[in-house]
Amino acid sequence: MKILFLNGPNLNLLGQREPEVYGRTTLADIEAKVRARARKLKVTVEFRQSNLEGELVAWIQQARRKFDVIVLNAAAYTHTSVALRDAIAAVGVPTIEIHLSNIHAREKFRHKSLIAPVCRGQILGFGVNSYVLAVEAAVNVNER
Ligand code: CA2
Repeated sequence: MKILFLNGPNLNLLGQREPEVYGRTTLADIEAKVRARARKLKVTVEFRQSNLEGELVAWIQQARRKFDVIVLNAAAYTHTSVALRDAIAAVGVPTIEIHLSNIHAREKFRHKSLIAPVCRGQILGFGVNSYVLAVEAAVNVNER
């Protein structure tokens, strides 16, 4: 199984800015934790980040026939991007939405996810562990 982890805008700043909101763990630290869990479960992981909506759309489109599951932290684009939603719906690769924070416990504009209806499910509010839990969810994505 191959899992594509995609990270949206500003997540490259993790651990470097606003540690009171997002903690001190960097995206590289998160990737290392994800890879450790993936190794144990004998699955392959690719891990990418972009600040550009179009690049994320392109990566989702290219995932067809190359990856079994997409795990997506779309960051702020979660709340704004019809383009990401359309790409997920079009590509037909099961996609899991994840967030570090509990978006429902934050500002009202974060409560709405435009991508949620086209994702298999959401994992949110568990900090770095949302990513590790997503590896488990991805491995079992076709079990209902
Ligand atoms: O909780 C999450 O994972 C979010 O996707 C993070 C996004 C936010 O817009 C979503 O509502 C919830 C923000 C990612 C930006 O990360 C930063 C890290 C350090 C400093 C500034 C931003």
